[in-house]
Order: sequence, then C-alpha cells, then structure tokens
Amino acid sequence: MIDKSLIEAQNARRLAALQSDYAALGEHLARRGFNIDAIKKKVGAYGIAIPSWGVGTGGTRFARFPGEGEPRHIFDKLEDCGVIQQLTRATPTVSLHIPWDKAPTADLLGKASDLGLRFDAMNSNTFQDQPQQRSSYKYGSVSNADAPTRMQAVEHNLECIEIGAKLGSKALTVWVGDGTNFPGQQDFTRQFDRYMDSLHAIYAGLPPDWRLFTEHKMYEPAFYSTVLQDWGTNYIIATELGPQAYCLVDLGHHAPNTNIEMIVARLISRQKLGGFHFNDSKYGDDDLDTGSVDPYRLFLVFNELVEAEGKPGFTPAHMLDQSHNVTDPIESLMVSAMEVQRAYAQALLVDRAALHAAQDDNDALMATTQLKTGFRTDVEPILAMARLDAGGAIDPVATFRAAGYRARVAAIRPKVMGQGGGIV
Ligand SMILES: [Mn+2]
Repeated sequence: MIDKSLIEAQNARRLAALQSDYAALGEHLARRGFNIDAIKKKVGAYGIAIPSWGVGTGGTRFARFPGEGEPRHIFDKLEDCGVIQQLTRATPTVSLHIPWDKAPTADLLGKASDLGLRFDAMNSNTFQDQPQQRSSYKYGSVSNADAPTRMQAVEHNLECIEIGAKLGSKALTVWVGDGTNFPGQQDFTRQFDRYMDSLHAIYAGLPPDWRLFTEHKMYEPAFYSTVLQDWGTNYIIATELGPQAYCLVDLGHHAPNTNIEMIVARLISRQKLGGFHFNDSKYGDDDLDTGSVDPYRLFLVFNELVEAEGKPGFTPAHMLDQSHNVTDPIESLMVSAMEVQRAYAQALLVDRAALHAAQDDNDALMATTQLKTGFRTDVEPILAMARLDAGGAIDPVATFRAAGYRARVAAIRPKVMGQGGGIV
C-alpha cells in the first residue's frame, strides 16, 4: 500500500488549486440549478469493481509483453487492487475469476479486509482447459455436444457460486466461448437448447439473494457463430431463466457503431439490465481503456442509467473489463475508474426537465444540446474533491508515480513470460 503521509503531502501541493476550481465550478453549476455538493456525494458513492485479472499485463493472440512487478497470484492482485482503491476511492470491490484466483476463502477474506476491499461478482472459466481436467472445452462447454463435458461446466459454475457465497459475493457472471468456426459445424438450435439446459441447472444453484449475469459477445474466440451472440438472445435467456437472471453488457461485445445506449435503454425498460463490463474499442472487442476512444458513447450510456435511477430494483453492477498492453495496469485502471465516474457526473449534470420538454416539443436541436451541455462540463474538480473527502488522492496517477510502488513490487515479483491475455 502507499504511505498515507505521501498521499497527504501530494494532496497538500494541489489543495489550494482544487478548492479554487471547485468553488468556481460550484458557482457555475448553481446558475444551472445544480448543487455541486449533492453531485459530489453521488459520484463519491459510485463504485466500480476491478477484475482480478486486470492488474496483470494483458496481451493479444500474437504476443504478451510482461510488465514490471506483475502480480504473481491472487494476493498480489488484491494488493494492487488495494492501491487502486486507496488512491481513487472509486473501486471498493474486486471481481474474482475461478480457477485463476482459487485460494483458501479465509485467506482471501482476511487479505481483502486488510486492504479495505470486498468481493463483487464471481466469474467462471470454461473457455480454456485446466490441468487434470476430465473433459476438454475445445468444442464448447455448457453447450458442448457431449453431455459429461456440459455437466463438468455446470459443476464448475456451481463451485464458483459456492466459493462466492463464502466470500460475500452476490452474483455470478457467465461468459462462455462456445460457438462455431464453420457453417454447419453445429446445429444452431440444438446447441442453444443444450446451453439453456445447462444454464437452467446453474440457475437452480443460485442462493435466493444472488443474481446470474449472462454476457453476450458477437464473436471470438469462435469466429463463425457464438452461442450467446447478442442482446436479443441474452434477453431470451434471462427471461426464460427467471427473475434472478439478468443481461450483462460488455461495451466491446458488439458490432462497430452499434447503438449500445439504446440496447441499455431496452434492457432497463424490461428490468433485465444486470450490469456492465466497461472498456472502449475502435474496431471490435479491443478491450481498450474505458473512455479512451469514445468518451461521448460512455456518457450516452450513463445518460440512460441516470434516466433510470431510482426505478425499483434498478441496481446494475459495474466492472472494468479491459486489457492493458502498453500501460501500467494500475495506472490504466485508476484512470478508467475515474472515466466511469466522470461520465456519471456529466450525465447527472443534464437538465432532465429541459431535455424532456425539448423531446415533447420535438425540438431535436435543444434536446441534443441538453446532453452536450452535460457532457461538456469539466467535472474534474467534483471527482477530485470526492476522492479527497474519502481519503484518496487528488491526482492518483501522479501520487502513484511519486510513491514508487511499481519499482518496489518489481523487486520482489519476478517477470512472468506468458502467452495470452486472459481477458474476457
Ligand atoms: Mn466482459
């Protein structure tokens, strides 16, 4: 963890400027009818989960270039997540991936408690084979034509629920790589029927206060068809499974230029939006840093979420899901968590009454201007003040660099040459 006195010293250098910027923004927002402290409170309470695998350096299907001081195991990963939370105060939870993060639950709970972290949704892994595994997932997992293979995949998901229940998790996210690479390789309908049978068995194992998130993805690792390829199929699945089943939207899992905010609105309207995997993309499932390419799209998603705030049962889960190939993963995750909070703050600064009035008047220009006004607001003083209030850093990246954390852990964590990114 980062020394508290270093954070305080770093903050002291930036405090006067922040107070001045915050006061100026407060005045500006008051003229627009917003109370800056109320916005800050909401932003400060907005948490985003860090995926355990995100703190390692990612890779592509061509190569992986390991970074300095990468985490060796789940306890190193938790420490890195602890630093991200310590500086940003935006990431109070960690999402585990089984079996990568398997460890005695008492040790996991103890470490998380020491670091001020909790556990978010559990993630199952049936897209690769593990040593000593009975059946291979080469031709699919929960939808495999072979019944014992499907059963093995179901059992793995039930084990994830069992582990998660001990850790205080309340959700299971199921993403599978099942699909085909050739027309005719599998019968679409029979494959999907097998998927549904398996998911029914997993759903039956949910504790009553748990949610099941199914995550659609258009393509990859299968490149001709994917068993759960889009939000429509995802909606069918969540609806057929029952009230504890929800759709998870990974921003990168759609065709380029897909209107994702509209998908979000549709799922909200039918009470089936379970949550998000945040990232950004240019061409496909690029897993680029959240908000790095198209921050306006992220804002438009949050515009829908703010519009739905307060609806009964509306509690979407939020996780970053991105691959860091050329940056320090801790720095990228800190910046991305702040980008999520930024989009939320900007969406909170849309004049909803004026927006609705313009929509009712068919005044397209004024309606879209209301959105732009929110998006154009520089909310950085709100985010920084929320962090400061919570004991975090005014400038997390500068403070992280000043602390020399990466060099310190690099001295005790050897470089691991590995293949593949392990990003879902
Ligand atoms: Mn994902």
